[in-house]
Amino acid sequence: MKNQHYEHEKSAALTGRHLRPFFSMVLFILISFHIAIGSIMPYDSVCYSIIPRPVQIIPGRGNFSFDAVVTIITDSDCLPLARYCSDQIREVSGINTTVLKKRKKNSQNIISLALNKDLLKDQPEGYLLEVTPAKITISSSTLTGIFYGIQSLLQILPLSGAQKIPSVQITDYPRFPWRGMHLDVSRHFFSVEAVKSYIDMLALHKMNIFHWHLTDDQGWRIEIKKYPKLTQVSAWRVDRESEPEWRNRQVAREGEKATYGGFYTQEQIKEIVAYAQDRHITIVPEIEMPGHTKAVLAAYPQLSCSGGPFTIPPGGYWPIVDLYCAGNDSTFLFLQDVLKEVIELFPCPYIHIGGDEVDHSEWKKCPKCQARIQTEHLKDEHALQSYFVKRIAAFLRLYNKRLIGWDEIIEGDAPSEAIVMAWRGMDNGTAAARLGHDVVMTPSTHCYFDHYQGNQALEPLAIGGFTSLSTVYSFEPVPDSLTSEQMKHILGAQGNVWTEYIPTLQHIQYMALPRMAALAEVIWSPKELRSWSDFKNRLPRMFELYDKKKYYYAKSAY
Ligand code: TNX
Repeated sequence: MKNQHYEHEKSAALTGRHLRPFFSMVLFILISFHIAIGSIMPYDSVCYSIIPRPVQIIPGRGNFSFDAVVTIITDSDCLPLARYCSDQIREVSGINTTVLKKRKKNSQNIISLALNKDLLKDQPEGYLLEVTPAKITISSSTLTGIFYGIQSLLQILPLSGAQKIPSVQITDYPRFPWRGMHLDVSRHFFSVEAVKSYIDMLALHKMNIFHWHLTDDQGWRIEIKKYPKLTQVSAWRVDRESEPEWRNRQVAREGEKATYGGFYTQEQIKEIVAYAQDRHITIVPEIEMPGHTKAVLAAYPQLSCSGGPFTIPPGGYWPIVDLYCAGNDSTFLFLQDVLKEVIELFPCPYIHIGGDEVDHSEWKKCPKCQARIQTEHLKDEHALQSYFVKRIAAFLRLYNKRLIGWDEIIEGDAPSEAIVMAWRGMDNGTAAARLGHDVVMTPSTHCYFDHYQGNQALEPLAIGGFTSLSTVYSFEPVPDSLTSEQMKHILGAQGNVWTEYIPTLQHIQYMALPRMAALAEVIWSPKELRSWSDFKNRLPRMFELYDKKKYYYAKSAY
């Protein structure tokens, strides 16, 4: 397109004066056409290299220059966002801006952040980003929308060279309300700073849910005041980090001390929840039950069927046979106490209770569990598990919290308000939506970022599987086979980072990036605008941003 213009101008200059008006007209039509179709041309999308791809991009004329002093103008509502915007611009492009609450007369060289109640009213997360030679305006009906507008601005800022960005008008809003990323902090523990850094990665990709997998067999990570042994005992396992093959290190050896681990104090949890809120991210805590609970049982063996003793596995543990006893009322009292403290800490409307990968052999042998099956007139141990889930859901309901569970929860009759997280393929999510459940799609085939993403011989040791960047990009969360009513139950999708083989923040970054970028586009951008080749063209600019933020990322897509 650009070259065509150039060629065209050259030939106009070579022709006689009398032909100039005609060629000017043609040129005008070409430029108008170019602007009109701007939002679908790959040329423009590279020029405005934003991931996830915005709904509409209309290129304008001229550039906004950062050569002069730029002022961020805002009212008091947007003041914290203006400060965040200023910090981010400095971090990404080294440009200093000042923040001002009042508008100067004839303002030039400004970035204006403005709430506009009438803008994109039915798209509360939507925003408008306008760049003209005189100013940049980010507007939305919500602070969340303005936050996303800032994220898009960061992606078109000058990173080096000419301090200019081209004029443009961007209208944008997400396709799905659930844009999630999960992190397992049980198999490996990550510091408060690491978790905050992960939350920043989510924000950059316009993700709005952080699913925090806080408990599992290998460690309990959240302080519960009523049960101090959860952090004194359950948070610590023996250190086998020098043995990379996780599957081999199943049990602690005689005399080995539990020195690896950690937990978040309630104060730290509050700090992280507030940090996420400032980035318009909701944290969904996961407290696993009835399986994946060996770390708890090591501290409180009376909650199991056998009474133990148990040790915390430093690595792989399979099958998941050590469960909470479902026949014991004290199990439920314990879980209710724990959940009460969890509910206090997390303002989000959901609590994830796990529910995955349970082997029922202990329940089959346990007289208390068998008695429960009898008294509750349950068919078998599957029905006992759904009794378990329903009892917890009823408790959560008292606090206005909705239960979320992995897709195993629909094997019995799950409570109707339960949200199902479909991980064992799309079919379980499809079935759950047909049953009327809200569903988050996270099939391991497309959304497991602990899998390999490139040639295994060249990649760091991973759990297995293969989920390439293009596989993630090809993901479609809404199954064709659903009716339009059922399709409304698909809330969105989520990427999962299980950390059996991932011991450091840098390694998390490497596994999550750029796959998180591909998933972000799947769940934010309109389906009809998705294009793998166009995405690949925009990726190098995203990599530059990752470099600025000192994130590790995989280049295996190439
Ligand atoms: C399955 S996904 C699990 C996790 C593992 C993961 C490894 C799910 C609900 N359970 O416990 O960490 O696979 O990919």
